[in-house]
Amino acid sequence: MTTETRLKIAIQKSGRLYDDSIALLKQCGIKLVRSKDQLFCKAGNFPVDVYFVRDDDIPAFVSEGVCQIGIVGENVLIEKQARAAQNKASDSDMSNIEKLLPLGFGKCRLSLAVPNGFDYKDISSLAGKTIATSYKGILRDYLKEKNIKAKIVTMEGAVEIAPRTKLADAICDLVSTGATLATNGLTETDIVFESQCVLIQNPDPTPAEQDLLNRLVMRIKGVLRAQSSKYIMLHSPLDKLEEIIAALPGSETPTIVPLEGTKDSVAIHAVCDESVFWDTMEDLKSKGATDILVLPIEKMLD
Ligand code: PRT
Ligand code: ZN
Repeated sequence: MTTETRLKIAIQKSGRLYDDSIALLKQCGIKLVRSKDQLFCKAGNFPVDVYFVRDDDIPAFVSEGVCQIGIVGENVLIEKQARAAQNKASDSDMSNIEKLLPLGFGKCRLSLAVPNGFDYKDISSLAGKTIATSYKGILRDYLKEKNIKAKIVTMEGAVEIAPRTKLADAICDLVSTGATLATNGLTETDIVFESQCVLIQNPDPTPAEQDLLNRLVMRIKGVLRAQSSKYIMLHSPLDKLEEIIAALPGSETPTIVPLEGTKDSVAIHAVCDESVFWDTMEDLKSKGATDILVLPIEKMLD
């Protein structure tokens, strides 16, 4: 009996990364039928098994080879690696994890923030102070690099209330819109780390697992490129062709198509690697382009 090779992937069970992780797999053609609270799911149409775990456990699942790949915030990955490196006695070495590619969602930043009214000049203002964070590994490395000695208090959640309760003078926490900081009377001072979701990999897949992984990564890259690309179609007078092609954003090789019934104009079709904004379209129009159409792209494969 031969057993089919299946790729195991760890994603967040529920939370901020769940919807985007599932959507990405779906766009890669991987359909999951998951009942609530189910921790494991077999995809029917691609040899993938998905493990639903807490985001904090994803690096360990990948590092230990329970899963060959995972989708996790880079903040969590780097924190786990920093803690493992700082804690020499730690039996789990996360340094073997390979980061394959950024996924474009889950964007946030790990920032230092102080109460409004704190006389903050630069990072040296934090010398001798107490900083509350859930990211002691990253923060410790950052302060060391900046040569600042400060006390770190670890909190697992609600870090933003620490200054009000006098537990700490400052905080180091994730920020996306900045609304939480503002609500709690805090001012962001320094960005310690910019983060987004990343695809991570165990370094020792079998050759068959690696083949599946390559296929999946190629699909993910295709999805990401399609998301950031647009298909643009327009008509151009022949004598303006060069100027109009030069104005197309991030397009390498446009296709020129003759137009029935006219010798003065052609159609241009092009994939633009960047967003096509209204001002780009206005610029093309001012150069003589007409009938400009911008379309979303669903999938791309080179
Ligand atoms: O249960 P599990 O352990 O899996 O989930 P979790 O509660 O640890 O994580 P979750 O779902 O809250 O976040 C998962 C990941 O989302 C994080 O590790 C980041 O990579 C990413 N992410 C993106 C964020 C944010 N944006 C974010 N804004 N994670 C947390 N926040 C929090 C932040 O801690 C603060 O409390 O949102 C608040 C700030 O948001 P703004 O918009 O007010 O600035
Ligand atoms: Zn978590």
